[in-house]
Amino acid sequence: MTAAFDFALEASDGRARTGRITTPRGEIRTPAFMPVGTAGTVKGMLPESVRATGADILLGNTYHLMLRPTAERIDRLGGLHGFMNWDRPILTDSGGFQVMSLGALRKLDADGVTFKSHIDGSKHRLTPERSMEIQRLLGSDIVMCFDECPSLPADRDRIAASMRLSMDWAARSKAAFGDRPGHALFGIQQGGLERDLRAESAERLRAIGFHGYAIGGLAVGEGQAAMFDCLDYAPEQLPADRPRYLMGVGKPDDIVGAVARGVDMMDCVLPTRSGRTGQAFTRHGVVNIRNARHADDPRPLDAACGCPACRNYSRAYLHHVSRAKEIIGSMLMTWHNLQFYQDLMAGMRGAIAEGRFDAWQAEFHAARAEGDI
Ligand code: PRF
Ligand code: ZN
Repeated sequence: MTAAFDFALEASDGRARTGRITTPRGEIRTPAFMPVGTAGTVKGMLPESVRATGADILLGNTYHLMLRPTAERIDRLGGLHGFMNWDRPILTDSGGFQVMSLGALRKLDADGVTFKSHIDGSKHRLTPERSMEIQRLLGSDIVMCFDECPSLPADRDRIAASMRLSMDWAARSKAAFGDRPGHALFGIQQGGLERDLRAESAERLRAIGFHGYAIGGLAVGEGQAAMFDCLDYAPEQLPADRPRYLMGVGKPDDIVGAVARGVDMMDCVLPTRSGRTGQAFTRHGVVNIRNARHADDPRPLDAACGCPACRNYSRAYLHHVSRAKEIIGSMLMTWHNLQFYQDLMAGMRGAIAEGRFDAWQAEFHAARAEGDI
């Protein structure tokens, strides 16, 4: 018998929680970081290498895959898992957020969004119903509701109207998703930095009923302090017995702060994208490997890291290949960053399980204060 979708909390420490999500394609240990595989690939990494860093789940994007190679083609070829050679869980974002960032290339109405492809200018339309269909064709394990997200700052009327539209779309997403055993649908809370609008959004989502609940509309220009202020209440407005997913976050210290406030899942392009431009995340902060100070340095990037970049190469080599824009530079730096993020999550899971998350956080911040030497 295949396991259904389920979430079990195992321990909490303050507001931080650890547990596991069960799906027919495998378990997701929480707090979880999901590497981003926008176009059917985590850029610069083989799927088995992504798994070797400790990832339990990847994120894919409706928007990019519907344009190229199209959801229908992926379906004909047996679904996204087989297509990209990743047989574990995949969460897909619904396309709304990616379309919104197209700016002038889109037109919003109450039914959905019409937009022009960033690839060839061709015209496309997304509605809650079409987004659910695409995510089904892809074979996504965790499907996201189709929503709309204004960038901040925005005035309260705009945020309220946008949130209410997203809640109407959440109801339509749920109806279109239907009943698909083993597959989950997550609602997305909106409401900007307005506590009462976040509460109204959470109430609407709870009334519809979802397998999990995302916090959307953050990390869109408000800054860390404002985001943390919102995370001081937003997670607790959502059901405690379901996974809470903070979308598109973030830097290592954003992730630690979010977990401390009750978030269970996150995704971000930062470890992969930064790797390709020579930025490495370490316990001591960000290291720009292209900086001249690394040119003759025989030491590893991070002596505490077990990834191939740190085990088998010097800072001098990483400096050289990253500066020379060699493909292996992107590969090694991406691997290291994904390893760092997964080690961070594993460290937090262990600390929460053992009731020492405060001490773990103090150590995390102390190591960063030391800086890279
Ligand atoms: N909605 C969706 N995807 C997202 C966001 C959102 O609000 C964000 C906000 N940080 C990132 N990705 N659907
Ligand atoms: Zn490393």
